[in-house]
Amino acid sequence: MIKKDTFDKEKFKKELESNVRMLFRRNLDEATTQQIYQAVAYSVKDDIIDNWIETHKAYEKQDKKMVYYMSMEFLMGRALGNNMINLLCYDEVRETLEELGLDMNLIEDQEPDAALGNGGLGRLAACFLDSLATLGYPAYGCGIRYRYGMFKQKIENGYQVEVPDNWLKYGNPFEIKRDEYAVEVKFGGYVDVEMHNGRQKFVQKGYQSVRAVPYDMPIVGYGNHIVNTLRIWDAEAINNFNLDSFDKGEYEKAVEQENLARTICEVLYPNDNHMAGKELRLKQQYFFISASVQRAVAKYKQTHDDIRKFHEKVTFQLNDTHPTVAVAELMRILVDEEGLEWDEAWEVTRKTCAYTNHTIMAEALEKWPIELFSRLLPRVYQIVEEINRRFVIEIQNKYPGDQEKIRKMAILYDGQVRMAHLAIAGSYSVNGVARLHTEILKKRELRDFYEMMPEKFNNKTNGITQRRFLLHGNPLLASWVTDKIGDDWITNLDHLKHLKVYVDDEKCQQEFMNIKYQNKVRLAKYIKEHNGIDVDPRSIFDCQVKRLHEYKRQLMNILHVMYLYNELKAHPDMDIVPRTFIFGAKAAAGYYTAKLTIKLINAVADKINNDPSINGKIKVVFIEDYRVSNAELIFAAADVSEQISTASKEASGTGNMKFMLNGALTLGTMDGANVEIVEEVGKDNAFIFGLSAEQVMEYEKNGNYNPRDVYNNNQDVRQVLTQLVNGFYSPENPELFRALYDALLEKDTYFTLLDFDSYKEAHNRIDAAYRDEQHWARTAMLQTASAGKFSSDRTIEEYAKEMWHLEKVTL
Ligand code: 26V
Repeated sequence: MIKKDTFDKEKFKKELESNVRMLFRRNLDEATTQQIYQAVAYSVKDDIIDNWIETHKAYEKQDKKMVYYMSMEFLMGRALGNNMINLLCYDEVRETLEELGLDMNLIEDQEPDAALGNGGLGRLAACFLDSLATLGYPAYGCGIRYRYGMFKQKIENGYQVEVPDNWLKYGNPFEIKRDEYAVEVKFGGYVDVEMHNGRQKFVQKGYQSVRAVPYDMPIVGYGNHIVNTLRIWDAEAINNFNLDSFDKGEYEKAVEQENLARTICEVLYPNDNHMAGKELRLKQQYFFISASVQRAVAKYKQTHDDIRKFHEKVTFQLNDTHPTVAVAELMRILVDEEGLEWDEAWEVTRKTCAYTNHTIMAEALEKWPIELFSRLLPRVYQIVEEINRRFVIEIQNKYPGDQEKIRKMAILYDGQVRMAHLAIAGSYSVNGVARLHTEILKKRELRDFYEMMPEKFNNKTNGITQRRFLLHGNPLLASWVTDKIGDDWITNLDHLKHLKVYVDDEKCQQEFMNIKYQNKVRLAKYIKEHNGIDVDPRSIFDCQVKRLHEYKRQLMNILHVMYLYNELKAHPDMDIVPRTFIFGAKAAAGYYTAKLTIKLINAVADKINNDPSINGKIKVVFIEDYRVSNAELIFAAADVSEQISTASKEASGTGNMKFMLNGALTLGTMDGANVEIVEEVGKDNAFIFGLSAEQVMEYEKNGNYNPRDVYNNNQDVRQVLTQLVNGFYSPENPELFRALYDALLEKDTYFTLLDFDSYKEAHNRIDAAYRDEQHWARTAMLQTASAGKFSSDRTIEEYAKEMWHLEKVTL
């Protein structure tokens, strides 16, 4: 396919030696592994720079439309391995390092994950950047350069402890500070009206401000010489006061501004799915949006003179509602600074912005108190008021006399700014992230908006990048696939379907399962090193790795493990296929139930793993600090992928796709993208259970589910629930898990007990299926062979063609 550039090993060695000397005043044989990592990274960056410059020249020359992917989160993970892969020099560098007696894996392990995101939404943004560059679409990622990313998780005595993630401690070899593009961002103060040439001008006064300074990171396309940019903003103090002056007011203001600058980018909010309404969070949002929009406008104006055509060259994709203030900020710039009339500006804005919804969980919906919003962003708030006033008129025109519609749809209501409503009003497109999710948005959550403007609504089913989650994460399977069908799959994942001719071939089945086995050995080694637990690579590796949330039902998973253990204790000779249950999950720091669930998983693990009477038939492993880098090991090693959210709650899921790509069978509900996974692989090749989204929503509407009915009628459920409160897993404190018990018995918001039997039965089917080795191998191979649809390349092509109308650049 793509011809490999000629790689000069000797040149690379020389560069490496020279880098180590320049950076650390050491010879290669004296350098630490961290120093060698840095030196390798600088060599790789050196390889990137020319392409980076050329790419941006080409964008300017060809004057192509550009997407700005606006996101509070980019969960990038490590860059070095990924960059080498996309530069097509991974194997060459590995071999060269080997010749120097160096181990590439150890060197890659020196790089901290860039964890500027919580989970699905942030990782999706990272996958999208990889696909945009690989497909040759002009794109910027715009975000925040948090000083501290997602916290590191330590498990102490079974409890999660959060440790700050000082990811920039040794510097970041890949980033470049772009001082020349710094802009000012203003907060607070008041709005004054001045007359300029007979026209009213609104001027913000008495404000505090910070200097937003961008840092650029290269996003290397796969084998195409294209390098896009992730631009993350840092805040610096503006020190324009006179040091000689002892004016107290000036001095205090300077100190305040310094504090503001220091706090804005300090830390990523480690909250996933819960809106807390913190002022600093809104400051973060406006900070990076104002800076990004200002730069986008300035860049456009360098080569274009009619701002009324801005949307022909620029589109802003809003990753959830977090960047939605972009709608008002663009209006502010167009009206106040560029002098457009309101209607003209609104037309441009509406044609520039597009909004992606990532959740229907009510507690995640962003609403800001007007008091806070207007105090922090006085001019932007005035603009939101005007947008709202006009939007309400539109609603009235469409539904004369219908006050209910206004109550439900207004942007400003009940003392709050409803960000989703602002996003919908100010966008040309509103999309969900899987077919089922989009349908729920249209029929339920956003129904009024859909009825009023159906043309805006569309679906873009999520995807993942195969470059990281197969080529880098599972090199054995990647080269096996390439041996069978060539390497086109790397940039065209649909080609995986050509593997289907091999699924009944016994030799291929053996090869496939042998690779799975080796990956299980690799993960078992990691588990031994990190948890001190011996796990059997011949057991079924049953994995649930994702953020901890009640709707994702990690609790149901561990309750089922507790049930299995009871069965084994009651019937010691029971013949079950040995299982290793693997969990990985971070809980938001203030999420009590989630943290207690982590403690429960660890308590169950301790008891079961140390009970010799069950002969190691079940093991439970909680992987500490689940993150992008160790996720790659887990996906590659999994036999079973647990995707067990309460139907209707998981917008899409993307871990489900990563497992599938690596040949794991899905154990899941008909939720999110699981529906489409089952459609691709066939329902006989997945273990589906539980209530449907329709059924869940019916129960929710009618309120006619009583978990006590299940409790009273189901002996197995009663036994495991009792074990939560009788000290079976916490003899020192029998009441420890009372909160979980109460939540299940009193409300069971997520239908855990109602789905339990069906879940248990699905596990029985897994046990039976795994015994038929050949059939399992066939089914596992079919997963990989059917995963083509779930490439983020496909997703991005859909965004680019159907929404953004981008053209590819030619180099
Ligand atoms: C929400 C909030 C609420 C305010 C406080 C901070 C904060 C931070 C992140 C979020 C995002 C929640 C939405 C989210 O992560 N959704 C996930 O998006 C994935 C990509 O589309 C999708 O696969 C998951 O199903 C969905 O839960």
